[in-house]
Amino acid sequence: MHDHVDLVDEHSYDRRRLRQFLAGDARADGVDRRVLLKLLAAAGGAAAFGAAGAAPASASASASATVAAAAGIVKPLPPELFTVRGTNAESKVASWQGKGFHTPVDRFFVRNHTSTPVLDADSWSLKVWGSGLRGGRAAEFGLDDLRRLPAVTTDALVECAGNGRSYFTSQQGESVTGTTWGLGAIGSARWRGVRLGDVLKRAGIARDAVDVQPRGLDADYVTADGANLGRVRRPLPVAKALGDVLLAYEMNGEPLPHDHGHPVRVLVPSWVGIASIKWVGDIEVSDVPLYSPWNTDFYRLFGAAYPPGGTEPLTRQPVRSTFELAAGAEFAAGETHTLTGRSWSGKGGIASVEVSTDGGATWTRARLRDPARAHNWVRWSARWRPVRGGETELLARATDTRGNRQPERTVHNTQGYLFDAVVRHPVTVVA
Ligand SMILES: Nc1nc2c(c(=O)[nH]1)N[C@H]1C(S)=C(S)[C@@H](COP(=O)(O)O)O[C@H]1N2
Ligand SMILES: [Mo]
Repeated sequence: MHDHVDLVDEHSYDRRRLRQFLAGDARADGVDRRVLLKLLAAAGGAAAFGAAGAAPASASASASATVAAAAGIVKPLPPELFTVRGTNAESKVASWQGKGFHTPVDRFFVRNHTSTPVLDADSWSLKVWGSGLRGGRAAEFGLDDLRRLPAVTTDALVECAGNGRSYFTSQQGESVTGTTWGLGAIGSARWRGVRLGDVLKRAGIARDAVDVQPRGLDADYVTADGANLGRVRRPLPVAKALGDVLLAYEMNGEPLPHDHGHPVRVLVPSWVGIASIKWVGDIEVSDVPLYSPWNTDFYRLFGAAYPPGGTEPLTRQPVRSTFELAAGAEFAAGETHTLTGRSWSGKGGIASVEVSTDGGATWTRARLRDPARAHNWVRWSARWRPVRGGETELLARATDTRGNRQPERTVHNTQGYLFDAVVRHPVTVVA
C-alpha cells in the first residue's frame, strides 16, 4: 500500500479532488455542476475549466422518501429525555447527569435525514465495489463475515456538525439554516466492530484508490424544494478510510440499535457526524475523486467570512461544553450546589474547563472527572453557593490538549455548523 498519509487532511486533499475534476476525472452524481464550479472558483481553478455546458443534477421528487410529520424514529422518545426536532431527536443534556461516561441508548440523540429503516441483520449484506478495487471486481460481506474479522473496540463521540446551531440565533442574532439544535446533538458510546481498512483490503483495494464512499440504506433524501439528492453518502479520503474508521455492529455492548444504524454503521471518531454513515449498504471505492451533496453543498462553511465556494469539507469537530442542566433550572440561594457538565473536542482531549456563575465576570476552574482522551469528553463539576435571588447565567469554557479554546463568538456560517462559542446558560436563583 503506498503512502496516503498526506491525504488525511481534507484541506490538501480537497484541492487534489478539484484538480482531478478539472481534468474531467471525477465522479459527482447528484451534485449540481454549478456547485462544483463554485468550489473550483474558490480553489482558483474556474478559469482553467472555462464555461462548459451545465449538466444539471436530476431534481425529480421521489415519492418513496416522503418525510413523516412525526419523527420516523423507532425507539421511544419520552419528553424528559428528548426534544423532537422534525425527523431528529435531541438528547436533553440534563438527562446525562449521573448517567455515566457513555450515553445510554435510551437518551442518545438521533439525526435522520428521512426515517429509520428497520433492517434484518441476517439478510443484510455490504457490497464493496468500484474502480478503486483491483480488477474492478466487487466484493460482498454478510454480518457473519464481518464478525469473523478481528474485532476492535473504540470509545468515541458521535456529534452532529450542527450541534449548538440555535445559539447562532439566540446568542449572536444571526440567521442560519438547519435543525435548531441546542447542545444535545451528541452522544458517547463504546463501539465494537471491524476496521473499515481490513474490509477494504479484503475487498482488494487498489493502490490508486483515492475515495471511499459509504452509502446508507435509508430512503432517498428529498430537500424541501423537492430535489432528490439520493441516498445519504459522503466520500472519505482513502487515507482516512484506512485509518481509525470502524464498521461498527455493537454500541455499548449491544447489537447496534435500529436508530443508530442497525446492523452496521460507519464510525469516524472525532469527525462531523455525517461521516458516520448509518445502515451502510454499499461502499464505493474509486480511483477518481467522488462528490456527493454531503461534501459540496453541505458540510462546508459558507458565508461572508469564507470563500465563495465554501471551505474544504468539514472533518474534525471544535471544542464545546455544556452544563447538564435544563434552561431556566432553579437553585436555592444560601446553599452549596454541585454544577456538573461535559466538555469535548474533535482535535484532542480536554485539558481544562473554567466555569463562571456571574455571567462571565469571574471564572473558576472546574474539577475534571475523567482523563483527557482524544475522541471522548470529560465530565466536570464545580461548586456554587449563590447568595442572592434572581436571574443569572452560567458559562463553561474548555481548552483542549492542543490549546484550542472556546471563543466568545463563533464566526457566522450560513448553515450554522461548528458553533463553538461559550454558551450562556440561564438559571434562576430562588431566595
Ligand atoms: N444513512 C444515514 N447515515 C447517517 C445519517 C442519515 O440520515 N442517514 N445522518 C448522519 C448525521 S447528520 C449524523 S449527525 C449522525 C447521527 O448519528 P445518530 O443518529 O446515531 O446519533 O449520523 C449520520 N449518518
Ligand atoms: Mo449531523
